[in-house]
Formats: sequence, structure tokens, C-alpha cells
Amino acid sequence: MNRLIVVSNRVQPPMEEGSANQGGLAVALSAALRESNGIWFGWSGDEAGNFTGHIDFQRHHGVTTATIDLEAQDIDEYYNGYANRTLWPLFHDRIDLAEFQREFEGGYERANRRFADTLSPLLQPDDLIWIHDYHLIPLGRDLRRMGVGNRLGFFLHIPWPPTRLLLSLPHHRELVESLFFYDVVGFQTQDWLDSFLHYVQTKLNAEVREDGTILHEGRVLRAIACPIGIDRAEFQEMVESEEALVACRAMEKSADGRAMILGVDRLDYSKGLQDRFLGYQRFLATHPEMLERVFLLQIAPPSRENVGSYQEIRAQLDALSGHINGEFASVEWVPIRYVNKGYPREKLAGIYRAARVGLVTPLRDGMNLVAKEYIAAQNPEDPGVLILSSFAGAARQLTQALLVNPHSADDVADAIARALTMPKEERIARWRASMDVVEREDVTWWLRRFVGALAATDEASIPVETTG
Ligand code: GDG
Repeated sequence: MNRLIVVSNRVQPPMEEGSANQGGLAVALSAALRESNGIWFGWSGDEAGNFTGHIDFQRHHGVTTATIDLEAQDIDEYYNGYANRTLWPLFHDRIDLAEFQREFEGGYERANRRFADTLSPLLQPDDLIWIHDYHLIPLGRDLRRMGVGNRLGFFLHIPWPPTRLLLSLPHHRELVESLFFYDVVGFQTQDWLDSFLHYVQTKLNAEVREDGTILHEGRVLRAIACPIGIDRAEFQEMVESEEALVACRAMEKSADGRAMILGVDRLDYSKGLQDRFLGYQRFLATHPEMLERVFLLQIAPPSRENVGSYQEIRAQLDALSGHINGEFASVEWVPIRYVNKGYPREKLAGIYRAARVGLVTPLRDGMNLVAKEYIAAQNPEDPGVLILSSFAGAARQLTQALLVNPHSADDVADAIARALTMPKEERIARWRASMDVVEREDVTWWLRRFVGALAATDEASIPVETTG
């Protein structure tokens, strides 16, 4: 078995067995790394005075992690800058928020080279290298330039933008061409893959061949749609844990007979929280008979607080939730419980189970794992209803959710009303169809599919560039 090297901006080493806050992705990658005696490489999250290239190796529950510190300027320009102020908004259709600064681009290139410089001496000839997400798009090219001939894969966790938007990124061509240094590039859905193919065909004149590979300037790339799943077994175990049961009961008690509508999202403008609140407001305004009989619990742990647009969205949501509560609340009832903190995963699982409706309405989302977790947490005999944005990657698989246009308050309000009155047989039928997908296409399936495609590539067909 080839050794697997996983590279991502941040590393999530495995924690104690059954420990809270361990996401399914971390669990699955850790299992694959343990099995192949691999390494998980990335940024430590810490700042170094000067970049030294020192690698901190650690071993956590059978998994080796290797991390580097970055300089303050790298963190500013690469992580807070190009990754989260340029690419993230642009790839989520928010060109109005995208900032184009030469320093960001320079910092992104520099940080990627730092990753390449420090990673390449650790590599052995048969290693399979799997690089993750928008922070590290050019890393494959940088490794090839250092003579790395290994099989290289890249997976994009976020959407791929439409060509007309991507054209507004300075040096978009260089960024896209750097993907041709990989052997396999994975996207969450066929939609994002189609956007990528549109760009490479119309802007690079690349040839998309019958076997699905893409030929561009002598390089061959296999681009695949490979939707990420959750660790269904781990999640269901968690739902049945004592902590989850306690959280579920506590939630039911506190709901006091009212139906709970639940949202769980990192506080991010792509998650559509404002539109969601407005949709819920429309529901309350148009269904006076439901006042005092429902409430919305929105859990939204803050993220990327060093980026200005995230501070703004937080302030806007504070104001909007306050406004809606002021408009509809009574002395005995608050329509929105808006919580800006994270909860341990076990507790979260119990809260999911207690929710009559899962309200997942991002404006744009590569996949969205919350939708899948909500499904996996339901009681099969009396499941809740998932309302899902058709602009989340998950909507391509969870077609039996109530799919909505998250921009339309009317659409969201109608779906809430429908979910709350849906007969049990229909709830069960829709949940069963969704659960089949969550069970079948879980995180292990995703991992095997991607690594399988990578292992199957014909090394000989990949030219290796050795000069800078
Ligand atoms: C990116 C892409 C893609 C949330 N609150 C708490 C908590 N969470 C966990 C959820 C879920 C995860 O965070 C969020 O995952 P998502 O998929 O919904 O979204 P992103 O963070 O934007 O992830 C996305 C994903 O990568 C994977 O490829 O699906 O499209 O944007 O697991 O449960 N976890 C805990 N407490 C919380 O309060 N413990």
C-alpha cells in the first residue's frame, strides 16, 4: 500500500477515542493515514517571528502530523488575504466582497512555496500526495518544479465559480493552469466540475477527451465529481451517546411543546443567515396561527474574525435577530434563539435530533455537511424535515429534502409551513431516501473514490517539469 500524504492549510490531529469536536473528515483522513503510515502536513496555526522551515512532528493516536509556523505577513496576505478575502468570496459568487491586492497574491505564492520547500524533503517516491482546498491550489505546480514526480491529487471543498466571475480574478489563467500539474482534481459536484470544464474549454482551449481526461499543453488531468460525505457510523454512535440523549431531552424540555427549527452554520456570509432570518420573519408574518408554537434556534460559531466582512455580517445578524424578536416576541416566547458559540459534537447531535425542521439555506456551498448530519441524527420512526438550499452541493444528492431558493423569503416561508405540517408517512419516505444517500455515499466512500482515482492514474503519462 502506498503511503498517503495529506496536505491541508490546517491539520486536525486525531483526538481521544470518542472525543467531542472531531469532525468526520478528520476521523476518515486519520484512519487512512494510520492505515498507510502516512503524514498529515500543514500550517500549525501559529506565527513565527521569521520563517525557519522548522517542521514540528507529532504523533497522535497512530497518526503523524507535520506542521510549520508561518510569519505574520504570510498569515495576513496568504490566509486572511488571498485565501479568505479573494478566493473565498469570489468562489462563493460574492464578487462584491472579493478584494484584489497584489500583496495578497504575492503572499499566496510565497506561502505555497514555503509548503513545497518544507514538504518535498519528506516525500518518498511511491507516496500518494493529496492536497486540499483553495488555500493550496498552486502547491502541486510548486512541487513539480522541485522535481516531485509522485502522483498528486487536489480536492476543492468549495464551489468552482462560473467563468464570467473567474475572469475578474487577476491572473486567473495562471491559477487554473496550475491545476494541470495534478493528476486528479476533485470537485464536490458535477455542477462545479462543469464550470471548471467550461473555463478550460473556452479560455484555455483544452481538450476534454472521451475518457473524461483533459489535455492541455501536453499535460493530462483527470477531473472528477466526488461528493464528500459524513462518517455515518461515527455520527450515529454519537447520536446514541449519553451526552446526545441528555442534550436532546434538555432541548425538548426547553422547547416546551413548541416545534424547533434549527440552523447550524459557521458565521459566514455564504451560509445565507440573513436571508434565512428574513424567510422565517415572513413565515411568522404570514402564519399568525403559528406564533408561540415554533422557534428558530440558530447556532452560529464565529469564524475568521480577522476579516472585516465577517465582523460586518455579525453586526447585521445581531441587529436583524433583535429586530425580529422585538417585532414578534411575547413575555413568554422568543421567536429566535441566536447563539454565537460552538457546542461539542455529541451535544450538537442531540440538538439535531430534537429539531422538527433542519433549515440549511446557504446562498452557495461546496457541499454542506450540516444537511447530512441533520439527516443522520433523526429518529427513523418520527424524523424531522430537511429544508435545503438548491445552491448547496448537497442538494444534488439529497433530492428528497424540501429544496428552496434561499434568496426568496416567500419560498423559505412556504417550505417552513409545509415542513411543520407534513404528514408522518411523507416525512419518513423523504427521510429514508435521504438517509440511503448519506449511508451509501459516506466519507469512506468519498475517500476511497478519490484515492482510488489517484492510485489508478498512469504515472508515465504525466510530464514532470523540473525547472522553475
Ligand atoms: C467547507 C465547505 C463543505 C458547526 N457548528 C458546530 C460544529 N459545526 C460543524 C458541523 C459540520 C461543520 O462544522 C461544517 O461543515 P459544512 O460542510 O457545513 O461547512 P464549512 O465549514 O463551510 O466547510 C463545505 C466542507 O468544507 C467539507 O468539504 O461541505 O461546503 O464550505 O460538520 O457539524 N461542530 C461543533 N460545534 C458547533 O457548534 N462541534
